[in-house]
Amino acid sequence: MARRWWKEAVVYQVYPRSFMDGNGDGIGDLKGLLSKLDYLQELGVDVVWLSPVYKSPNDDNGYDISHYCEIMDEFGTMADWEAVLAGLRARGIKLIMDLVVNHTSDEHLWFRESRRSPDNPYRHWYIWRPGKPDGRPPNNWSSVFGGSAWAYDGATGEYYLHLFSRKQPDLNWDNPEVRESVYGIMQFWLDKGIDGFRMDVINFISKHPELPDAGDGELEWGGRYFVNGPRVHEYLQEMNRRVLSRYDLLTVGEMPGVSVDEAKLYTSPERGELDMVFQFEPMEIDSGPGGKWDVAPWSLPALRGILNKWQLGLEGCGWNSLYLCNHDQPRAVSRFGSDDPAYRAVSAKLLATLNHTLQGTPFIYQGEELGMTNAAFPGIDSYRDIETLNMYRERLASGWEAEVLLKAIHAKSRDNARTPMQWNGDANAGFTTGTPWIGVNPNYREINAQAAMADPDSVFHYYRRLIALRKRHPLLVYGRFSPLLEWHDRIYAYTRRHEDETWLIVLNFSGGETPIDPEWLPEPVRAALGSEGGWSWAIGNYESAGSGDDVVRRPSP
Ligand code: TEU
Ligand code: CA
Repeated sequence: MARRWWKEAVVYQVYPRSFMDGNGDGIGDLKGLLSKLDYLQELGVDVVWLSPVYKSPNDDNGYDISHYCEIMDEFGTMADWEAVLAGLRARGIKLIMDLVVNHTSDEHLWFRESRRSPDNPYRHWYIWRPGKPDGRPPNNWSSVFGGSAWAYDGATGEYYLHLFSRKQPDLNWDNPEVRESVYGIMQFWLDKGIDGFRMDVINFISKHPELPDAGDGELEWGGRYFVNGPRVHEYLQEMNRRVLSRYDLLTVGEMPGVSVDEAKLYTSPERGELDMVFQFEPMEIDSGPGGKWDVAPWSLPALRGILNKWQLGLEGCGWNSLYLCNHDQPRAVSRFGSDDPAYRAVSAKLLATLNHTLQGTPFIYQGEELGMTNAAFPGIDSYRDIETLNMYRERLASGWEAEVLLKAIHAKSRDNARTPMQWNGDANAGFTTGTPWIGVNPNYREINAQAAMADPDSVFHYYRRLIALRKRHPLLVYGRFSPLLEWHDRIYAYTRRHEDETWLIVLNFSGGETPIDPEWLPEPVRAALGSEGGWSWAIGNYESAGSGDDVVRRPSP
């Protein structure tokens, strides 16, 4: 398998609004980030993925961009951004930027022009359609953030498409001028010296030209007409030819609704598209038929089945990204482990072991390395996220009980991941000297970076050791993955094999001791375990993972 730096890297996602406030206005910013680069170096990550810092009215916290080549006032200046880049460089850390080009803000110049008149030169940069004869929207697609995906614009009496909020109009990628402009923006940032892009919902950019209704309901998810749409591969190949292939970058496409087979098309190197995708299947295992807010129990076999399928499916022909959490998802330890104080640290370590010993490039979301947990704010007033607030308002109006909605929000709201980084036990967890834009999780007195760094047995140091371990052992990057014990309901086990070395990884997802009978292991594994041969154990266990340095255990002689 071809060696690539981005396969060997560990990426750390910074959500700047919640990372560190440098000027006391309660909002994280670039000066704040700059002051914490030593922390990232100590953790040992190779790459920072910076969520959007561009000019934005912040309807969706920067994922609604009004100027792609300027910095959001609240975050600082271009000089501050350059200082961050230089600071990362000085520490040997690369930087990838978030590229949000499925849509812009409605305050972007292109859209302000586009909405003026049907013959404006920017009109066809977006997706405009007249309403149905009875005046309803052009089709019945729903928006991710609630309601119709179409907004009526009085100036010209037409509707524009917005798959996300009405302040995030979708760009028309079928227009070559749009694509050229996107390549120009990418070029602008590459000229500044960045090392790649995370591409927001990049598998939504090509819409079925006829924009047909999706089924008979009044509002339906229209995914089949734009998820992995008709020309998406053509556009990504063009982007690759024109821009990406001229550099040595890390590219990862965020792709809700991507299958293994589609992911092979996106990531097979000979096709010249992207290096890897963020797939969403593990993020869907705790949703019932009613969707995201229909919180349902998940099972280890379901999670394992998905991850194993992706491991085997991309083996030798694509590349996996590995993540359990990001700014859109609940905290991993609360969701896939346990945030009960008795289990929080050990289960965070278990999940860390999983995310660093599968084959793929691990992504760590800020605070994950501390075992930060979901916030269960008691009232809706504490929430800030547009998706959460829209859902709450809509459902309350249609008769749902506030209590039921809050319960779902506690489990699933994106704000769970957006509470401020917990730096220390001082006021506001050391995040700001002012009033934070969103509440700090009250558990910051126990869970914070300062405490974690002082405790050699902490989740933080466990992450640090795992990252270092991965650097020392190409097996963890390139080794072939083989699943084991796929019938077991509490154990997730697999081997990684590279050259003449094999490691056995055994993860106990239960709250108690779970013995393994060597008889369950295939003969070659059993034989090797009994011999001196180059075997190691990586053990993540609720009972034993807490014991310090032994991320990897050699079998006792
Ligand atoms: O998210 C795309 C997306 O569809 C989901 O991750 C979505 O936020 C989630 O499933 C809602 O339940 C990307 C960004 O990561 C997200 O922050 C933005 O809000 C969204 O695109 C629009 O730019
Ligand atoms: Ca600030």
